[in-house]
Amino acid sequence: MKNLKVLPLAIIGTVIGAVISVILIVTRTLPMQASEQAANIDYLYIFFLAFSGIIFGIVTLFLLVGVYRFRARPNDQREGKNVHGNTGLEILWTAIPFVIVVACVIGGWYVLAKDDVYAAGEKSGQKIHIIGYQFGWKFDYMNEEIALKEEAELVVPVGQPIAFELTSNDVMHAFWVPDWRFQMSTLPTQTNYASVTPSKIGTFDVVCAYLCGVGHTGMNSAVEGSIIPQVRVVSQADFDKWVAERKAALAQEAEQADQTTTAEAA
Ligand SMILES: [Cu+2]
Repeated sequence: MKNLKVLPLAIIGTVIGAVISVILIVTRTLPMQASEQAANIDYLYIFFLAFSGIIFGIVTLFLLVGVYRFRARPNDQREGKNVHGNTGLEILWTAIPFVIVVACVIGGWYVLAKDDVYAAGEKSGQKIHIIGYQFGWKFDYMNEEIALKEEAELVVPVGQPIAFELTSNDVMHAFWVPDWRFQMSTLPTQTNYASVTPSKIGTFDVVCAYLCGVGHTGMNSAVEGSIIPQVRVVSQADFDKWVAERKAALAQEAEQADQTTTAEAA
């Protein structure tokens, strides 16, 4: 049986994979980058995509060439050659993935650890408690002591780290703002901490990234008919104004509720 010319095939596979990666990277349709963390997350994505494309190229080429070269000819009923193993090959196919996985871990750790601005957000910025429920989000502004009603929109100031504490009232959800490249699970039994620094003023879609029940599709502000509002990023001045308005509205509501109870009691 003729052997495969391994090295030339590996080189051709790498080239094909690299071309596939470049096509995917150039034609990729990633959402806009609306946070300071988004660019690094995208670099990480490109890094993973390049590795995956090259491995895909090599594996697929070996597979196709192998199937073609070692196919059974018509009327060839012989048993195939019994191969026990190849120590060199086994060391190679353990070592290469090990190096790739370690490189991916280092890349991921570097980007995600660098982007952990939770402490900064906690110190100087806004601290917001996000509560997921079937099927929506509720936001408590811990610095401002405002708890918004269910289905109220999340409003945040631009250009400063926002610290999020995330929990769930029922099942698992995941709060995802694709334009921020921000996603964090909201779980019923624990609090997750995460942060983001919005860098663009505007409104951005909010998506629940876990299949959380029959109303899951509605937990996506991009879906028509969804009751989930988009996230609104505003200037610091507009944010301060919004906070003052919310506080005034809440105070008025509390006063009205007080009056109703007094009237009922009387
Ligand atoms: Cu959900």
